[in-house]
This record gives sequence, C-alpha cells and structure tokens, in this order.
Amino acid sequence: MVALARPRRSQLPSDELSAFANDVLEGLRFMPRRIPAKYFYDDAGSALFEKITEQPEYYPTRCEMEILREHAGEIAKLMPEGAALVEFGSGSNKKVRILLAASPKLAAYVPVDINGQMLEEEAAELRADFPQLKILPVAADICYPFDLPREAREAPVRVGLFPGSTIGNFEPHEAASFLRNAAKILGPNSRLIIGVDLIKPAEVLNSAYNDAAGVTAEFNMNLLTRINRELGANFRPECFEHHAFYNRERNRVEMHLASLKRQKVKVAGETVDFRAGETIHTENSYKYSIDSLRALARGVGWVPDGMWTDAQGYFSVQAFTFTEERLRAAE
Ligand code: AVI
Repeated sequence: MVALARPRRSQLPSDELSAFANDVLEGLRFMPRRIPAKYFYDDAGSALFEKITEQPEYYPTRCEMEILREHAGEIAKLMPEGAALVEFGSGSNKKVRILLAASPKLAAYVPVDINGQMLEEEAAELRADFPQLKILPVAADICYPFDLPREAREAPVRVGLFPGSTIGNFEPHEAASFLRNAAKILGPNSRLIIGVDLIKPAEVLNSAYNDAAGVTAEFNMNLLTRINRELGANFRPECFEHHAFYNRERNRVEMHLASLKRQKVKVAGETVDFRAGETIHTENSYKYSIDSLRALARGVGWVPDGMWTDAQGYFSVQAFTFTEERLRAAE
C-alpha cells in the first residue's frame, strides 16, 4: 500500500532498512506509540493480507469485486478508445482484469507500484492474456510525482484507478495530497476511479477486523515478528494482543497491539518500556460516506462523475474528472 504500496520482500536494501529502523524507533518513542502501517507488507504480511480478503467477515474485497463485475460495462465507458489506464499501487491484478476485459479499445495499461519485481511478474501475466494491450509498468512511490510513459502521456484520456480502499489507510490530509498528486500525474482531462469502503454499523466493521479465524490478528502480530527479524528486536508476540475497533467519532477502524504485561523490549539497540495494557497503534482504516469522499476530492479539483455500490451498500466505486481549467487553477 504507498507509502502504502505493498513491497513483497523479506529483506530490505540498506537505505530502506535504516528508514525502517528510524520509523520504528521514532514511532515507539512517540506517545501513544505507533508504527506506520506500510511495514505490514513483507512477504508474510502480503500473504496474510491476501488471506484476510478471503475471510467471510472481511467484506470489502468481495463487495468491490461485485461492483466491478456488475458495472464493468458502465465503468468501461469512462475509458474511451485509445485511453490509458494508470493503476496506483497495483497489487494483485484480479480487479483490473475485470476492467481490462470490458475495455477492449484501451491503448495502454500502466501499473504503478514501489515493488519493481512484482510489477514485472504481474505485467508478464497480463501481456499473455491481453496481447493487444501495451502494458507499461512504472516502479514508483504513488505518493510522489513520477513521469508516465510517453504512450500514456500522449493518450487522449488518462484514467487513474485506485481500488481496494487503500485511500482509507491514509490520514485525510494525506488522502487529499494523494488526490492532488494524482491530478498532476494524470494531467488535464483525466479521470480517476477510486474504490472506497463506506461508513456502516460498528458491528460489521468490528467483525471484519476481528475475523474468527484470527487471520487479521496474525497480520497485525506479524509486524512484531518482522521487526524482530529485520531490526534484531526481541518482541515476544505472545505477550501482545491484537485490538481492532471502530472509532465512531473519527470514522476509522483502528488496529493496535496491546502489551499484556509490563515488559521491556530491545529494538535496534534501544530499550522500550511497556506498561501493562499500553498499545502500539499500527493502522487506521478510514471509512467514508459518498459525500465525504466527494467533498475531499472536490476540495482538490476532482469533479464527481459516477458512483456505484454493491447490493448491501457496504462499498463504493467512485469516478471523478479533472479538467484543464482546474489543473491550471491548482498550479
Ligand atoms: C489494505 N487496506 C485497505 C486494508 C484495510 O481494510 O484497511 C488493510 C487491512 N487491515 C486489516 N485488515 C485489512
């Protein structure tokens, strides 16, 4: 995911390793303690996330797939002949395949992800299945400016795709700056299709992040195992507990790791003292209403241009356009 793009690798190169060590140490010194959610996604974490999406309680992936299948034809109308589709933070290509199959006149597909190796693997699979389509992967962090390949820059329309409610893992100000950056990258007369999880009863949200099989708990706990392995820490995961709950005031599901007792943990040469019950805040997953996402997008110049939900109204796919005039005004 990005900053939230999901790197699938077990060992980080040394420059990223020190960023990891710094972020973890800084976050553990901060009160309340916190660790950025992007560090969930090592190989084991990415596999656990895939497993979460298959749990009966975790509805977002199923609901989004349902929307894409049911409305692929209408969504494809946003991509006229010769358009380029740019996917921000492309993980597995399951979702985009539905749109590619419905848009035979698309000229290019540009998957963008921080993990270049995974991008090439996914691109090779897509090239075999969509031989008429130019697949032009870009290895980049989607939160910062990057250049699109020439074919995409010269396409009559560029359509961004940001599925999976990954936008919900950004703080609202980060979500706004992602939307601003996406407009700059895609350029004038572009479109953006965003998958976003909707506000709903707390019971549904609480069980989605506390699945009975304990996969989300394992995903959360894997962060400690990763820190032990990569930063030479001595967390004892059995001395921590997964906590996930809907914070109604802030419209977000929070995940924490709670210390089950008073304990000292060594991390990258530093000692961290935990009180019993003290938590490390590991993730926020913001939930939006149709209108609150629209307001956020409008604030940075994106104009609402279509919206679809699943039969239960749990999840939404929302489309926006960005015009030349708005781009100039934003500069
Ligand atoms: C990737 N992201 C949208 C997921 C979410 O629901 O916020 C990550 C996740 N965390 C716990 N379960 C799933």
